[in-house]
Amino acid sequence: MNTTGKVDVLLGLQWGDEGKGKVVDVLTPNYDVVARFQGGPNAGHTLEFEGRKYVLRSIPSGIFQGNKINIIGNGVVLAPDLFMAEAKDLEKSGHPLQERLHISKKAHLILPTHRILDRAYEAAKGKAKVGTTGKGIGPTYTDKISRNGLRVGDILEDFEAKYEAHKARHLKMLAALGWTDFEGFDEIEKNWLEGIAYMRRFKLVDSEHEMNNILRSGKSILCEGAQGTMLDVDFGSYPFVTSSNTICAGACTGLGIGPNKIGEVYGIMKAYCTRVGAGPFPTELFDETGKAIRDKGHEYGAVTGRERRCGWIDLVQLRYSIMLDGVTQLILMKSDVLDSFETIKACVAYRLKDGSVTEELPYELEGVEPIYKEFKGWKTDMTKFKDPTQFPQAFCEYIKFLEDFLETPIKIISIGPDREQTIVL
Ligand code: 2SA
Ligand code: MG
Repeated sequence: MNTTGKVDVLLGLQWGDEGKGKVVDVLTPNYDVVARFQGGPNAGHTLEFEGRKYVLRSIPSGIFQGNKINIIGNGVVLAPDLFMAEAKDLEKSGHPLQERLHISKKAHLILPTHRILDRAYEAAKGKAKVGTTGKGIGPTYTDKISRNGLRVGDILEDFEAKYEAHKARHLKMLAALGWTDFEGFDEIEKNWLEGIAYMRRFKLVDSEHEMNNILRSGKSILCEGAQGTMLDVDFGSYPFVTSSNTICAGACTGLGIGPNKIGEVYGIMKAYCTRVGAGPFPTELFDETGKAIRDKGHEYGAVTGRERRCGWIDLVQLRYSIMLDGVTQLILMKSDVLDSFETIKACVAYRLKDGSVTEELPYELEGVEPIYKEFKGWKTDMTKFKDPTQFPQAFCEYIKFLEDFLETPIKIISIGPDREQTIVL
């Protein structure tokens, strides 16, 4: 299924939590290399197999497959302490990674003070807060763009002095914000510095050279996106977004590959929609149906444990994401969650505040009213199905409608959390 000599990209098309962890794990056998290109420990990719559940934050999902090389690209932001904890857990569970994980020297470091700044900025926003994961993502990318960042390559020389200078600058900023809560800081910092020492044992690379050399050798690469297209800093529901480019183009800037090297773009979406944190969500449900989706779909954040907001699938939003990402194949997740529903809805247009109707995602999402198409539920437990001929008629009609509206084929349908519960069309 891979394109040799090209980079295939897997992206979430909604607001994150589409189930990328599971899909990347299903797809990785086809690839030699798996790479991350943006985000950091704000991601939480959940994988379930052999009766165990794993949550990956910064480490690419290829780590579970014996001989794959896994690359953390320059576009990623890394917290050494959290990275160390994640890596040690994996090693303990029988997945050694030292030889198989390469980290870009150009990836930026999340400092302990970045996490405090994240909290301080959120507090300063009051009611308008973004609802971040609190991992220091925004302040780290801010330092990167304002040319004040510390990079992984910096840990190789005179690191202590560089760190102290950055910390001192952050403390001044926190003082200006009137921030006084530094509880547990010394302990966190100690652990963080241990994380720095731990990181030195990994192969620190120039990911742009490594990626392109791998491609030249005819090997195949899968890039694994984190968060979702609607959280993209440019095109998402700004300012309620993350601080990186989550769209396909982010794979080029976050790893150092040319756009002509992109092969397949897998777009992953749930049969409904969720979001965590604040911000507009046109199809959000506040009723029993929303609650049923949350319960059946176990819609709680892997990183923060927060309840996810739930609603119907939004095809206006998905069409926008597919356009931005250049999606070539769709992957539909969690359709089993809707197995018992009488009626299923899909948003096919928005009514704007001025009464006009549009199928294009508008500049302002807040206050738009979804216009739905209704489908008869398939009311069949599909979780044990093995091939597409078993799908009930009503489900096939729903899938056909999605494909036509989104003008993109659905190639994989997931019917449960396990690797086995995956049907390829
Ligand atoms: P931040 O911490 O600065 O990136 O937060 C900014 C906004 O972005 C949202 N956000 C997310 N929303 C959903 N899933 C996220 N990550 C994991 C994933 C999910 C998980 O990639 O699957 O925890 O299981 C994620 N990361 C950031 C956040 O809620 C703010 O609205
Ligand atoms: Mg997740």
